[in-house]
Amino acid sequence: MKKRVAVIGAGPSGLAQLRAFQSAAEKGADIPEVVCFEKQEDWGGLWNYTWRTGTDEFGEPVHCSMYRYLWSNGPKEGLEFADYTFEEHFGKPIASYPPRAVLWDYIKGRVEKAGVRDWIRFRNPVRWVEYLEDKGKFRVVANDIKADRDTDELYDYVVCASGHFSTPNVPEFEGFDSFPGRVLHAHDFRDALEFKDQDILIIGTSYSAEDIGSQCWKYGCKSVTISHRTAPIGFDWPDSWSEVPLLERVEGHTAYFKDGSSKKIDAIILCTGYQHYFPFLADNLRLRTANRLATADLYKGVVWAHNPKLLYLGMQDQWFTFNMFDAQAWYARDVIMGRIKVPSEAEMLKDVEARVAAEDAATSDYGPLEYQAEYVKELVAETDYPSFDIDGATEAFKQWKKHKKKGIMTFRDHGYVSPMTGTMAPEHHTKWVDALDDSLESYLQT
Ligand code: FAD
Ligand code: NA7
Repeated sequence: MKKRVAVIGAGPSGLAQLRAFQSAAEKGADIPEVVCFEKQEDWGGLWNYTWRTGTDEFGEPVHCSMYRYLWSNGPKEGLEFADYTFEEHFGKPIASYPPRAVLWDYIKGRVEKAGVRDWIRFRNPVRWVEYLEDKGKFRVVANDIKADRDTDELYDYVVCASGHFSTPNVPEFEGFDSFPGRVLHAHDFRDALEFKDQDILIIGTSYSAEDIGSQCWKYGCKSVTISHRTAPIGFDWPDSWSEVPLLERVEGHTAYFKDGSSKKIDAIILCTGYQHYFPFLADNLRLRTANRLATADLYKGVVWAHNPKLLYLGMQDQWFTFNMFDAQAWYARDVIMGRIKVPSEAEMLKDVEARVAAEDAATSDYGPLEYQAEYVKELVAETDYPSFDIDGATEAFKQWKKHKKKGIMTFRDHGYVSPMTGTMAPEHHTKWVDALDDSLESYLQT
């Protein structure tokens, strides 16, 4: 009897898992039966945009946290697949910060080529996973939404690749219930034009805050005020921007901050991050971790130390994305296929402890980035995932950080060298501030 593997999610991480198995099969290996459950209508995870917010047409929570006019927030050279380059997909070198539709196309290209679409049950949210000790298998209950039927099956392994930037972390501040404008979380932000001519207040100082503020500025909002809990971001922002301490309360249209200052505002966007949220996993399988580079309880950042038949992909905070998910998926595949043996639970937890300590010690400017680069190197070295110039990709990220410091509205006009092909990315035909059309067709014009 073939072993059965359930993969939860067909985003970049879940698709990496399918590609990992398919590539082993292509090389002649006898692979397990792989079933991928995906709650959306199509693959690509967060990159599969929808205008919808809240619940979808079937009453399911909308997964998408992406928005119109979203361009890659880091260089594409940091995420390129080692087994499927941008040049292979697009037939020519392209610029370094593609808009969402271009990256979605790239993600799809590799799995279309691999021919794994029929491994996926679309519109099939996994509702429950538990481990049956007596059978040594997982019980996986999913809902076939369109047929309105549940499936209840046994699997030998489960790979959880459901993402962790979809369930918003939504703090409340005094006066929100009577604020006369919109209060929304970044998860529900879709179109910057909604905030044209408005004074917007953003809470949070990380990627969403930076990028949603920049979008709103680019598409004509009147001012951006960023409120921080820990420290200001400190970029050289345009004139209509300001950074203020944490919001204390709102009264009518006025926001009051911890330093006693105040500002009239029209809308509040909470860029306050996301939760690792797995309501479909039994208590003893559920990952509980902060959004950090060294997650809790995952040996090698992948294997659930308390039951190594459960594997998690992409649960870390991310510098590296697609190629890190690949490195993890190839590793998970080899654990499942018995090519890699994992140590005892105690040894695995020691590994986790060491990773957490190493991340905590990586405090220099590039420390966290280099920490994750070393992690990707470690995993790549242990499987047959094609090795690539990880130092080159790290260098692209270092340049990116410098370029952001130099000009937060101009960093996307730079190009970097592909760690896969060695090709220098060409300049894009239009500067990012002037490029209002984010379509694939427009981006690929030369
Ligand atoms: P996801 O993309 O979230 O995919 C998870 C999949 O699992 C989804 O398809 C979902 O429908 C499915 N799923 C979830 N629960 C279930 C269930 N119970 N049953 C069945 N299916 C389920 N990364 C970059 O590299 N560059 C960027 O520019 C970039 N920008 C970003 C911008 C935003 C606003 C956000 C939120 C993230 C961004 N990221 C970016 C990071 C992003 O996390 C990764 O690029 C990538 O999408 C993560 O892939 P994933 O497969 O792990 O998760
Ligand atoms: P992040 O990177 O997790 O950042 C969350 C931010 O929210 C961070 O600045 C936090 O501030 C802030 N935060 C969280 N809770 C609060 C409360 N209660 N009050 C004030 N501020 C708060 O999430 P992002 O959405 O920016 O990025 C996630 C992904 O989306 C990322 O991969 C991008 O590519 C896109 P702190 O520093 O902890 O004080």
